[in-house]
Amino acid sequence: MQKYNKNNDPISVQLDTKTGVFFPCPENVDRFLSDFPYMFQEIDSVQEIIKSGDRKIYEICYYPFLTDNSDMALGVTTILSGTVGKQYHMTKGHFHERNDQPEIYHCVNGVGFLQMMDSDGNYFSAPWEKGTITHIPPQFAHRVINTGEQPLIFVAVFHISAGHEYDFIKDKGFKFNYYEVDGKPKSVLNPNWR
Ligand code: S6P
Ligand code: ZN
Repeated sequence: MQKYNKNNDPISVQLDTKTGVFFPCPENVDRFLSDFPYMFQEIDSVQEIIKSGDRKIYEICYYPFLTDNSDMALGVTTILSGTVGKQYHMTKGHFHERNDQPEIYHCVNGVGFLQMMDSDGNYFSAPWEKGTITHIPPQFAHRVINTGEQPLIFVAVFHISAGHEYDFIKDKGFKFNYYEVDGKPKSVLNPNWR
């Protein structure tokens, strides 16, 4: 995240849970397929999409609540519906740099899964729908999959100092990937895992 001024007064912000429009949005990040092609297994589909102009997979609006003594933040993520080949759209996924930092995710629209995994490969997948709230303990990587026909929108609550560590997931992937099989989501062991 960028650097922001501190504000010790209470602040309220507004989220439209149907559209994901969040106001005010001081920092918006778009992630395209070309930003993380390595997460998708069907290489021909990945190359075809990127060659024909790329595709936005999700966007995030970050809002920092910095005071003199605290660093809470919100991230509102909207994952567009779709697949790359048969693999569903998803976030990159990351660990937190700090090993004492949990996070809360709250699904406000759509359906899918929140995958969580520690570095030993202990793995959990939480089915998600509107209203599901999940606590992600420290030292668990987290990644969200949109398996529905609507945008999947979720609110993340975390400390900015938690940081993001993307390299582990970039190198090893997650233990399982989600594919559309006969119109339904199916979890399949990642052949590249370890
Ligand atoms: C931050 C929090 C979220 C993600 C966002 C995008 O700790 O977990 O705001 O940053 O959902 O995911 P990713 O894996 O691209 O950072
Ligand atoms: Zn996180």
